Amino acid sequence: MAKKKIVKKAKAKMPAAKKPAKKVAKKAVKKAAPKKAPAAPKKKEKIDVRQIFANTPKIQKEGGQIRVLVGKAGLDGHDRGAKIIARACRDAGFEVVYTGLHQTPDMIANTAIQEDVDVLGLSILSGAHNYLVPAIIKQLESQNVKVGKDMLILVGGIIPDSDFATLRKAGVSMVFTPGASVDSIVEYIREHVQPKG
Ligand code: B12
Repeated sequence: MAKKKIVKKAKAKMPAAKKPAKKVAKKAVKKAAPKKAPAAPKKKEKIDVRQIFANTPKIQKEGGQIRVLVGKAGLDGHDRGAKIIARACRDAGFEVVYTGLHQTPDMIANTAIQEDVDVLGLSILSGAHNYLVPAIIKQLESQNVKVGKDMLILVGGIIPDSDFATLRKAGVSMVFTPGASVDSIVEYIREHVQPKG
């Protein structure tokens, strides 16, 4: 009799057996839930560069060689493109000034005015173009420069095409991104800076 009692006590202390049946039921419910339909891929809007920069006005120049300032604003240290463009413009017979790195918008605008340039070319690979370009144009306009009429503003570098319209609205005549040939840039300047009369 004593032996049987001990066995009963041990059984009582044992933890309650797990109930796998319920878990299986839960899993089954999860699996049965209807799957969400995969989101339709977002359509990337196609940007027509030619349309954005169509009909940009030409500069009428009094005479003499075309004068170009190549500017590097802000903390951007990428200067290969700027130097290549400066050299190509010089080889094309233009008078070229290069600002060097790390200029403020005011410094670039003031140099462009002092040098009386026809073309202000900004090379921006830092991603700060939407701040720097309007800041430079604002400074030019505050000193009575008619952007697009007295001075052509060109921008080159890493510029997403979704920002083209914003830059055009700010007064930029054309944007050149990586892969643009230097010949096409020189040709654009020749076409858009024409002698008066
Ligand atoms: C070389 C390079 C560097 C070199 C720069 C050497 C130098 N002295 O220039 C070094 C290693 C130093 C460097 C550093 C960095 N880099 Co870097 N670099 C590049 C790389 C691979 C090539 C740039 C280049 O020289 N191209 C060759 C030249 C000829 O092309 P380009 O400048 O684009 O010029 C052409 C056009 O854009 C246009 N153009 C340019 N300027 C002008 C001006 C005018 C007036 C006109 C008309 C046209 C024009 O015409 C040119 C001919 O087609 C690019 C990637 C890429 N594929 O572009 C990344 C890239 C520019 N770098 C990048 C980054 C992030 C950096 C760093 C911040 C990395 C880090 N965390 O340290 C640093 C920043 C350093 C700094 N202080 O600014 C990013 C920029 C991202 C962005 N803006 O959204 C890029 C795009 C790489 C990437 N895919 O992420 N880099």
